[in-house]
Amino acid sequence: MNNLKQVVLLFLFCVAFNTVVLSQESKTKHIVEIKNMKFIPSELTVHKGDTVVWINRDIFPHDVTELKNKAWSSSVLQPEKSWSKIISESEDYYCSLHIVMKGKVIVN
Ligand SMILES: [Cu+2]
Repeated sequence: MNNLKQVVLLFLFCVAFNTVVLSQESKTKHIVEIKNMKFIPSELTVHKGDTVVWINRDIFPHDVTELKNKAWSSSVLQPEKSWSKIISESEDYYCSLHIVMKGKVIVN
């Protein structure tokens, strides 16, 4: 009887563990490069919960700031610095240092 309990518990543990591991594995990391005054790619489609990493490949600073309300911002990113954000909804963003630089993350 005790043995059966242990087997059942072990089984439940494995199911729970797999669920956690698999749901973590399904999250993807996406890279957006900032290069020649552009976000590349400027439009990126992700799944809810994915991480987007912005990397500044220019020789001068940029930032990544939410477009409509400035709800969030990377603050100034010096060359070769990166910043990441977990994306839960579609976002329009821009560089507040160079307002012509715009990008979009779309949650599919
Ligand atoms: Cu900029």
